[in-house]
Amino acid sequence: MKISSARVIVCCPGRNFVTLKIETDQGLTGIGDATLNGRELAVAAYLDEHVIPCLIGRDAHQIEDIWQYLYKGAYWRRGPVTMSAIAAVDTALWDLKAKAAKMPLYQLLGGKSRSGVMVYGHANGRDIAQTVDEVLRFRELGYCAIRAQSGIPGLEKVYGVGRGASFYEPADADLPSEHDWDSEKYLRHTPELFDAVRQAVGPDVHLLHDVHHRLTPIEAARLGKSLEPFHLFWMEDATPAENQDAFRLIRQHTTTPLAVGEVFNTIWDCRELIQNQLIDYIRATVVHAGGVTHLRRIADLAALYQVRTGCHGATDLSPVCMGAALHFDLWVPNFGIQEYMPHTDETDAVFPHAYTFGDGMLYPGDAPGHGVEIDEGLAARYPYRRAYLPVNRLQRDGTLCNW
Ligand code: CS2
Ligand code: MG
Repeated sequence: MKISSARVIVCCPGRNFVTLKIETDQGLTGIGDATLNGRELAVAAYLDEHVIPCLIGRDAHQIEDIWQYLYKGAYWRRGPVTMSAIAAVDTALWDLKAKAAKMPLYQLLGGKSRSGVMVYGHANGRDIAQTVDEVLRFRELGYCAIRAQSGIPGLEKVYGVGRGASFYEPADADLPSEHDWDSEKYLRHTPELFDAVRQAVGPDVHLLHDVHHRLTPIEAARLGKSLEPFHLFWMEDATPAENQDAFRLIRQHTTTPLAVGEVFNTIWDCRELIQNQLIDYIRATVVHAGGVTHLRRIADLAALYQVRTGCHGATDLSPVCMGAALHFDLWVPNFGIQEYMPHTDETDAVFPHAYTFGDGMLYPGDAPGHGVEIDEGLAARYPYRRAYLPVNRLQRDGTLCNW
């Protein structure tokens, strides 16, 4: 099965998505997500100019060799642009191989390890009372794991707190907007939030929280310690992780489980964190970490150290990434949880998919491949619009935050 053509499709059904479609001489097609929020066209150009010309005529079944060829052959290794481009190729090839085998992708990975994929939903509120109501609403919808984020008194806008009840879009402007941040206000407010949420939902619901890299290591340690009475499932991205040792300091102070890695691209970004057991969950996912082929390598390393997976699943990852991630989740032995934020109806219409939600779980379905397609005609009706993630500055003097 030879690759006969490949093309990049950029569309904006409510937000930007970059999709790679690979065609073969046998008439089968496979697709992969290549979306990198706020830097979409960099990946599109990388694919168009530097990857697609090297793919034509290759055997589409040689997924591993093509992965190594793109990774090692570039000379310039790693980085989000390169690894998202490689991920798109890898995902499209796994889709093709599974379609050729007439099997759902999870079968090729080794079959089901569980009946469905536990997901967590996002409860957001402008204050504690509204966030508690949202948590209870998610409970009613069947979620058994819920992330809670709330507005903070004295801060006008807080990153990660969605505006509407269901949809979430942090890339909100065609130039980066700037938000104020104050760690002390946040550190005082967040334990009060989780005290109220835990009292409202009782002990059995998994509660999660995302710090979005805004704290220093010692501040993160303080937060983890102050959240211990509320038994979080995890505290995510407590501090930036370029310096992997920073997590040693947090770990020394708290038993709150730690999750990190939605911005990681390779196993090298998390090797020390995993081998030193400084984290409990690894958040890397298909599109930003080199596709199924590389994510599997990360998960296997993590399994040796009892670190579990918790794939990133925000709406800036397309349904194509979600579909592939769900097949991965259904198989991976050290599965932890999967993030889930529903896409808008426009996005779902552009990307018809086999996965379904029910009772707090997602199911990838049994369609051959990863079960997600793209309606190119519809996609063409939504042209690209530049959009950026916001920037945070300390309220007191405008210093750019770590985040
Ligand atoms: C967030 C994301 O889902 C998460 O955990 O951290 O919303 C993240 O901010 C965006 O995916 C950035 O593109
Ligand atoms: Mg996050």
